[in-house]
Amino acid sequence: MSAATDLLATFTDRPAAGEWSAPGRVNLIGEHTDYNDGFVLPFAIEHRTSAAVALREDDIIRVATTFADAPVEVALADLDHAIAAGGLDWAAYPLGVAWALRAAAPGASPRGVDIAIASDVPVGAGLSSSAAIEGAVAAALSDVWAAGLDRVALARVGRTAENDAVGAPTGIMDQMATMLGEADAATFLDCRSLEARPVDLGFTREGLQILVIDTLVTHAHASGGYGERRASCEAGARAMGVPALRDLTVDDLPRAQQQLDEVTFRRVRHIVTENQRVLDTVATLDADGPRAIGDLLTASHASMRDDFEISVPELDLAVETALKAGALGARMTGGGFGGAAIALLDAERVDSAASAVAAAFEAAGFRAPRTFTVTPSAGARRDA
Ligand code: GAF
Repeated sequence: MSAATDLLATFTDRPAAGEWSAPGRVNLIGEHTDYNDGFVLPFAIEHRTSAAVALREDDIIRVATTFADAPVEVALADLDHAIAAGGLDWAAYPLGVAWALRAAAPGASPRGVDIAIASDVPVGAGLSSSAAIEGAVAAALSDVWAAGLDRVALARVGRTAENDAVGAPTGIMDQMATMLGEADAATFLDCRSLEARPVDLGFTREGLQILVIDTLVTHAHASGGYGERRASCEAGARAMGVPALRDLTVDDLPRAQQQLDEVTFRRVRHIVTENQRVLDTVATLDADGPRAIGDLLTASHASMRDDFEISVPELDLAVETALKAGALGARMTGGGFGGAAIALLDAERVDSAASAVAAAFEAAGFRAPRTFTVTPSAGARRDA
């Protein structure tokens, strides 16, 4: 039995109706472009969150997880009130999904459920543990409530939960990545149209691996820098007279430099050049394969460090050390202000690169990082 189904048995006598899971993700490139209607290229990873569900005869939703002491329960009839009142802590993720799903699928048949959630997605590493919870619960409730929503609609449900129940002003990249992931491929997503296609990564064929360097510096998207960056991008788009920064290209940058204050200009330049780097990465993968994308990854990091200013010294050191240890490219991944960096490496160099990073962190007086490799993997699914 899986950890989620085991947990379910500890707080209900009702039989499990099934188990669903959804993965975390690594973003290969395209950072903070999603809420600017731009392009992203994430891939789902093998670390997953599972939701085991038992059906109830009443209208109570009860959620429990291995990382909290007691189950949280709310009646379906009180769900709107509970979400509006806030203060739900971790339960805002699964209950927010239930709330958003009910609104998105008027034809569904909501009923009481017990939900047990277990996860091996590292929390706080920028690997989207939150979208993994949302994806697993959305996939589960969509089935047991006969909501009949497709994967893109379920990704939207996840984002609504994240934005309006949790209160984090994120884009839709993570929810789309967790829904649409495929083995050995990244998801190339246009965040305006939500058109997506898998892009072959060919890491295995080429003997390459992605090393994740989790700095263990924590970040929180519901507060602080993430929202400020988003506001700055929106202000930049308004000042430039476009609906979103997606509508600017590198040819517009000289005009942007004249019209915007220095900081806003650098925020805008990151988004505009990052969108172009995503397009270039996809074209390069298609034409030349993964060995040719390293410089684009590293340029993305420099842009986040210098223009968008969302890196931290630990991430910069991780990137710099991985490159010196032979990485083809390296960058921080995710929302920033902490979390993880990724390095694209020949498989035989992974161990020495991880050791080099550990030594550099020790020499700098930083907390020892956690390092592990990840494999592009399948998206949300029913497991049992
Ligand atoms: C976080 C957010 F949730 C995403 O929507 C995205 O903006 C990302 O940061 C930065 O690219 O993961």
